Amino acid sequence: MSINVVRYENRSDIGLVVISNPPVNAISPEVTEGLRKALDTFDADSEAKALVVHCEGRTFVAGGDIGSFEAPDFDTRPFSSVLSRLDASPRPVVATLHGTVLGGGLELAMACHFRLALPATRLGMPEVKLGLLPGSQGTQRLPRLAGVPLALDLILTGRLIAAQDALSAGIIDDVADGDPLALGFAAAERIAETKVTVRRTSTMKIAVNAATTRALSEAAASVAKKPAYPALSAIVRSVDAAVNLPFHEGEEVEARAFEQLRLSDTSRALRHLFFAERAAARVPGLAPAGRPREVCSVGIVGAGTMGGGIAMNFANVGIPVVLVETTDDALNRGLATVRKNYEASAAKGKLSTEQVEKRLSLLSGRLDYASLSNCDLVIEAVFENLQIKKDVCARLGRVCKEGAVIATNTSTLDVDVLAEATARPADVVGMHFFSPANVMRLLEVVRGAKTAPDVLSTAMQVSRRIGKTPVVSGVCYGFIGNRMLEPYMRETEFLLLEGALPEQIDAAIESLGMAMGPCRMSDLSGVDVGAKVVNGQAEAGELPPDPHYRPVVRKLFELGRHGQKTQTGYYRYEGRIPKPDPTVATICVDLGRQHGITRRGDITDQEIIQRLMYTLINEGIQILDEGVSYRPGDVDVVWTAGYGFPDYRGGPLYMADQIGLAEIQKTLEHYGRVRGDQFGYWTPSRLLNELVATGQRLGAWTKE
Ligand code: T1G
Repeated sequence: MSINVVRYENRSDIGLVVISNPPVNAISPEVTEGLRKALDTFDADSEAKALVVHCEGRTFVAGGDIGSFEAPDFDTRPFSSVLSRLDASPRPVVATLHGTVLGGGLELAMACHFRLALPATRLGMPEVKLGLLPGSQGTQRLPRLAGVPLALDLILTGRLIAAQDALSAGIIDDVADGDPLALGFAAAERIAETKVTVRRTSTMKIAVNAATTRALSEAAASVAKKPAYPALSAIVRSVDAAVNLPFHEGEEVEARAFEQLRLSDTSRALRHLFFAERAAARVPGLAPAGRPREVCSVGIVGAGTMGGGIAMNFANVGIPVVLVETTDDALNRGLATVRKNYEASAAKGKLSTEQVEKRLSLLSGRLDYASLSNCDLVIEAVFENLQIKKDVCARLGRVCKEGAVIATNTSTLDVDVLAEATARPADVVGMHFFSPANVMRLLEVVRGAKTAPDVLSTAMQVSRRIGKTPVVSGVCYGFIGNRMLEPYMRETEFLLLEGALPEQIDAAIESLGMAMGPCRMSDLSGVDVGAKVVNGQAEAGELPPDPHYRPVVRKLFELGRHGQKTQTGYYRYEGRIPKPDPTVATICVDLGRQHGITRRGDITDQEIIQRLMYTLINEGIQILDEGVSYRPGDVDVVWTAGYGFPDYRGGPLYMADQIGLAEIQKTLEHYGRVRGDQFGYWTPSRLLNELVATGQRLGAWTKE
């Protein structure tokens, strides 16, 4: 048992409970037991007039210990009974809040009688992001303090609110700057001396008015549309119980729901991703050489869609950016697009006018590379052409100051070739942003053969600083995401030639939970983009020697059907609404005939899902075996954060473990037999065969 996780002392006749469980004072079973014992001591300490509950370190309790939820004997009741004892205490209990007061932390605070927060404190109930609901009276106390509408909003979205807003909402009682302990003791003394009646949240009444009724019914209607996330309806039911049942009956409703959710596949998948995203930030063997370099200024070459979007990420966090273009016209167009994007956010109320102007003031446009000579980080985001990028990298190698990090935003080209072009390859790293660059969370950080450790850690640190979810990839075609997309799109096109239509393929994949099927996704990102990549690979002799390889995207491109942007692609569009287009069916029939492929009418959704997903999974396992990706969780983060893979399935490799690797292997071999495996499309990867042979799961595999 870890010692001193919780300690009690009496200071000038005020009891003090201090939690010290780094890094975030998570409520582990040891913390709960420590709290129970501390309350026993407080109960016996008749000299103490009041109690202060405080946390050491960076934050007040940031929630239950997520890693402990998997334990077979996990139980929320011991923590809940501690909260009930605090609530029922005849002597005042004061909580001093700082950092991020989340989940069980806010539940602990709400069980106290008086909550005092430092100004920078943020509070929230993020359990829903883990497929859970507050499991220790949170759904019963928050509506009593903040009212049902705000409580539902906070618990259903998991969003955080600032201390001042929590004060206005009645969730906390004071916001004060200074030493939290001193402030807590002063408050405890004052309350004890004045003998004010303490607010026991369990005895507070909830106003049952039109706003409450409307909030509950609207929430119930809204969550009914999201059956993939059962926590949502459980939250509404628990808050409804808070309104209509006595406190402890409502608590029972909540506790039963929590236990069901804790054991659900959805929550397990979301908890997997919580830790996978954090593990992805850890690069094996990087410390201690990898101390990040400081980044106070950024240069970007190319003010196109990607360059402008990338620039916004840095301006959003206060880092000045120099954008370099070849002509005034291109520069002004790029800056105008950035302004338009910011103004669109302001129109939606996401930004104030001042914030927009402040961010725009951090962006400057230049036509000369010399203006990059002082930047700490320079990112090239020019047209995806090897020669153009090599020329830009050569110039950056000469212009950038010593110690500057040079990053390339390439999505398909060889980072090592571009690194050599700079003549300082140790300073070069890939930073593959996903379009729209100012929106998509995922950022693939590509480690070149010669990338210095501190350059890699600089890219990882600055990625997190701008709010991205970075995942390290080695150098290979398409890195992690686009490489796995290859077989996924290849099988899509074969199925189109064999008799499936775009709407059938997309519907099957979207029934799995993908945000968008392959055809709609291609129309959104641009059929021309996809076709140019395939044509470029064909010209470079990088495609399989398969004459039937992806003829559809190339044909659509030839016909000018570039997707949404031309109102025709795999679909025809009415605005942004895709409509099945008989022309595409004819194109696929003609291509099938040209390629000697007999169409059939018996293609099932299961076949579509297996052929697209199992080949994608097989490629992901191959990537692990090659060391391009460090761990299965990294691949899951890439696909859930960057490609719309359903988070409630944990990611493609997590899902592979749920399906069973032997089943994946058997299915791949089946299609290899029925379709022929002349080009190795269906050959299970070496690592997949090894894992099946040894009975291992991917989740337990590590290269280290
Ligand atoms: N449990 C276990 N470990 C946690 C944790 C938690 N709740 N929160 C963070 N960590 C670890 C994390 O894995 C990482 O570890 C380190 O702390 C720093 O985290 C009982 C049931 C608090 C805003 O969902 O949102 O309460 O990688 O890298 O960016 O009824 O962590 O260093 O080994 O994210 O500064 C509800 C989840 C739980 C909060 C800090 N609470 N955490 O962000 O650091 S359920 C949450 C966060 C619950 C109750 C219910 C963030 C943070 P390592 P980090 P950060």
